[in-house]
Amino acid sequence: MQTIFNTIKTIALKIDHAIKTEDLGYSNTENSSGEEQLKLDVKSDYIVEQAFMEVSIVKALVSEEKEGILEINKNGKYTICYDPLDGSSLADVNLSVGSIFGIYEGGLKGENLVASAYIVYGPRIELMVATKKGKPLHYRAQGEEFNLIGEVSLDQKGKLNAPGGTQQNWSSSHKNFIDDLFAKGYRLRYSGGMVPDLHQILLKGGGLFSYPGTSDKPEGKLRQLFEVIPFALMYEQAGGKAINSNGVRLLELIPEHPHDTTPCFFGSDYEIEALKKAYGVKA
Ligand code: AHM
Ligand code: MG
Repeated sequence: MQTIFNTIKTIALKIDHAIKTEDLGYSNTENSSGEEQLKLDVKSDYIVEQAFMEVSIVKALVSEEKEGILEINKNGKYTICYDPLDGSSLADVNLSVGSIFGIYEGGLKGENLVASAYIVYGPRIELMVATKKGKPLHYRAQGEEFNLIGEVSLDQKGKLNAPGGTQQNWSSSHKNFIDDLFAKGYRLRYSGGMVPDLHQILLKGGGLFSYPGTSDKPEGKLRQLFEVIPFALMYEQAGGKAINSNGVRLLELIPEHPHDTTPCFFGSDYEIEALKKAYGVKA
């Protein structure tokens, strides 16, 4: 597993270099969710694929930017599901973006996630790594080295609110719940990039990140294997919670297709319990 984490560090430096030096325009291709790809999406995907080709314990790769499953080492043990450059449309306005990795052993479902990692490309490069043992570990790059900053823990209750999705298309119960958090003094912290938005809540003690089902996207926008399930492990290992709109743990989801999405809610204990009440979910 350490080989995989070391490979992710190498990938972080290469993608960061690409963000800083490459063309930010469109590539004239679409990904399998029908979204136009940026040249940076394609380049980042290539960097990740090339890096893991060399790692014999990795059996297969599943990318947000590709339709199918790419088998790379017959005798490998792990499948890595990744979003090479999440929030890439924010690169041209110079906001933070990220890469997300879910490391699965066996079939592609939540309970088979054994570890996850994400990289934040901001003023600095940061890396967070979680396994099923212990708190997530937070690293910051200095030159080519990644220095351990420490373990990350969520407080029981936070202060930040990151509400995703188009508000016009929220259900009235979701709108009332979000309004109620603001009325209780929660502060809006939302950039439109799930990596920096979830990272901020993790590092500032807690709060809520939500991307609900909406009238235009009943199953939400965020993808289970590459985005949602990897972050669910981060939040649970940090002492928080991560559920869908039925109160099911995101780590128990079983996608039918690699690109399936889900409504998702990540937060400290207090906000997720309040959300369950607002959504009428039994405890
Ligand atoms: P992407 O993988 O195509 O970059 O989309 C994922 C991003 C998330 O980072 C963010 O939370 C969400 O899309 C915001 O989407 P929208 O602005 O469409 O609500
Ligand atoms: Mg993404």
